[in-house]
Amino acid sequence: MAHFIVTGAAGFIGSHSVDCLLEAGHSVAGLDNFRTGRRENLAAALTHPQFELIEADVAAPGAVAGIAGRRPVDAIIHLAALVSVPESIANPALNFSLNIEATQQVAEAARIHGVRRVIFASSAAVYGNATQLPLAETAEMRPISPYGAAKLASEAILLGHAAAYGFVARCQRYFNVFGPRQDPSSPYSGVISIFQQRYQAGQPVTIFGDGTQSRDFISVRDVARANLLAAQATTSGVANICTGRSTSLQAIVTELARHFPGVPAPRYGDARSGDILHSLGSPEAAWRALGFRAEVSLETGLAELLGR
Ligand code: UD2
Repeated sequence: MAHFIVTGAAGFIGSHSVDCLLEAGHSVAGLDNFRTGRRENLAAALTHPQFELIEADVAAPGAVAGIAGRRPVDAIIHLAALVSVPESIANPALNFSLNIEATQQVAEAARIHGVRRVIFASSAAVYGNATQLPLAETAEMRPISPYGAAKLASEAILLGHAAAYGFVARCQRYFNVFGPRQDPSSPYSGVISIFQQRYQAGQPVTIFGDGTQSRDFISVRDVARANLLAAQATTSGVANICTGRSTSLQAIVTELARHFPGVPAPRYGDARSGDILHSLGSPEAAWRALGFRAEVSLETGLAELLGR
């Protein structure tokens, strides 16, 4: 049994990662400040004897280090973040604190307490507007938001500290993650969570543009497993966490609508400004470095999301 710290434990990806680590027989100290995380996401974990929930702010100096000093830690899985691109544009100072200063605190905790590995929630946003698909990790990185810039800066902080102080850092560049517990409440929430909520309320969805835009949608269950694998990795590096499969928004609507017979037809609105048309990752580096391949098909992932 290994012992892990998960930051952002009550969030969407955090809570699934906690569940996955506990199921694999490990013990977990979960940190969250509940800014966007929700206690109900941890309903199962909170009944588990190997789980401890700590209300703490990862960006607060010494907070993570204090917890890492209590007992030997095999890995810190750092998922706490400001997760909204528009919020990072509206509040770049908060983005700096939650997405860069917090990472520095995690690196410090790993250095001081000899933590063997740090796993980091990076994003496809580090690439910006791709010129060539599928995106490989060697593609040029030109973030186009404070959020993307902070993810890239955090990767550099962790990889530099890992090389200097002898721990392993794994930067996981998540693509479009979907699944249960994703918060649909903002217009910029993941499109699948918004569509699910609308269909369940018997309302039509709105497609921004013509629906031909495509994404590399990956189930949160696969993402949690990728985090578990990264927590056992022996070399530092970056890897896309994606499926390598491209799905149009139109195809998502068709598949979701199958589960909601009689639901109103989609409405169409203007394409969202700043949207990219297509996004697709190459999954090869994750396979080579972690032995990770996405296993949950889109159909299965959507059925799981709907509880079918
Ligand atoms: C993803 C990330 C974002 C950032 C970005 C970088 C998510 C949730 N967001 O944004 O954080 O990393 O990639 O490129 O993973 N749409 C509709 N109707 C709606 C809502 C959305 O048509 O009600 C469209 C939207 O205009 C876009 C597509 O659905 O074309 C996907 O939108 P999204 O916000 O889920 O994800 P994305 O790829 O824009």
